[in-house]
Amino acid sequence: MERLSPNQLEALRVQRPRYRRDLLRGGIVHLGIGAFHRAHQAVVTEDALEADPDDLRWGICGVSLRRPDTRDALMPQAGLYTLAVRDGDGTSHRVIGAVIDVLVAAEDPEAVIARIAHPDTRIVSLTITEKGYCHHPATGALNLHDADIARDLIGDEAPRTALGYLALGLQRRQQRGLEPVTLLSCDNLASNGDTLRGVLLTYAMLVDPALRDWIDAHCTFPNSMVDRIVPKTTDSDIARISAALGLHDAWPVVGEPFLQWVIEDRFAAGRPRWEAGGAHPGVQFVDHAQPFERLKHRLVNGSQSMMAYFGVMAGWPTTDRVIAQPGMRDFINDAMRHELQPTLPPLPGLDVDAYRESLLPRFENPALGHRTRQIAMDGSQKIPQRLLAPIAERLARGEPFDRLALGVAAWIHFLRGYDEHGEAYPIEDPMADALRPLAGDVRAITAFTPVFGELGASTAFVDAVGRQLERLRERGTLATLGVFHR
Ligand code: CS2
Repeated sequence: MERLSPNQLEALRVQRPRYRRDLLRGGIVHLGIGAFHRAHQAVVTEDALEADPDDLRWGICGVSLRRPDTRDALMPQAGLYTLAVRDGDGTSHRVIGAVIDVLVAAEDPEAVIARIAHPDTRIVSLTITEKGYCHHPATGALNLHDADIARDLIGDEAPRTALGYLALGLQRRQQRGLEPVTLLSCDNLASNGDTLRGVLLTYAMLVDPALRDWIDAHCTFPNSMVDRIVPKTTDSDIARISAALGLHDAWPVVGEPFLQWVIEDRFAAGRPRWEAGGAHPGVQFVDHAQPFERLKHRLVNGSQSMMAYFGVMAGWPTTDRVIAQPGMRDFINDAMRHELQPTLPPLPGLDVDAYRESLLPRFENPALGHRTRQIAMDGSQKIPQRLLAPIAERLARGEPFDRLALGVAAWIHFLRGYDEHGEAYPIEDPMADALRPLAGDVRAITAFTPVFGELGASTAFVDAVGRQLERLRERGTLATLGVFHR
């Protein structure tokens, strides 16, 4: 089968770029060009390019910090790839053209620094996953004990962290008198823009106080909420999508129909008209994104994390299989409705009940195959904003949180490293070494402040999680869940 390439575009029968790709400039540098970015921000950027074909400033130069696999798959296709949108009604395909280059930092660090410092660059966006910020998950502050941060601050080798690249790229912009840029975090962190700003300013201060002041005075860090379920692409996805296209695509991406991006409209050097596209519900610019982040991190991601740990332990491999278990739909709906929804800040104009009800069909989407093991990764970085923050708020108000406590207990249960059928799995988590030895004892693990913060000092919290953990260990996940729907 022939490879997807620009020469083939005219002949394709699926939606494809219609703007002048050959004239695209690299206005966006994106650190962490994984499947999520390619199925989310890149698609909305593609929509903006289609809507404003005379404004070709917004091509994306993707950066992988370590691995060459995305570059190796995409660049022989000149950056083109297919997005397959799937639900129970079928699949639609679209070839995306917004990505014009992919760099691999580990192979050519200078190219990445030069790209951030390029006069065309206006936005540096990031999906580097929660752990990429090298912050303390409980507080958001830069972890100066992080080995890569400590090495990057010494500065005698090529950077290993995103912060190291940002600082060098921005320093070069400052020294050359170039325009500032917008730094746009698209990760699921609480106040992701503010968090990025905090860790980057702390880092830059240690590099050069004048750099810190330049970034602080000129660059902007909008907070944003991003949402689309994007499972890891599998070999069978590649085969099916290539067959549908009639051309071999080495690395397509798969996503659900839903796409949401709520962004604070604070851009230092312009932005594409992301809101121009037809994605649903699409892009919305707001003054304050934090209420939307909370909504999403708690209802969507909190539910996903609970389902992920139940699923891994009981042997249900995908979220649609989890939610099909007896009582599970009600458990998740009740956790959202009774324990998470009451913790949300006001969201004027949003019908939160309807939003909540729309999530269950998304979790049930049978065509996605969203794997519980994928969501279970990096729990130490996810649990604080998804489950612990709402628990802390409920505790402070004396409100019950039994379902959320079960979610936290399921994560601790998962940390033992083998499921309820005895099958072992790797614990992929940057804090795995610290956490695993504590996981047998609820008091010891909840006293681990980088994740639990002050919560470990609350007897009510420790007892509630301990009770659920004991049930999980004695009776297993399915029977423990049964207690909630009797
Ligand atoms: C998931 C998210 O893997 C995970 O942690 O919870 O990737 C989730 O699917 C997205 O945030 C949905 O927008």
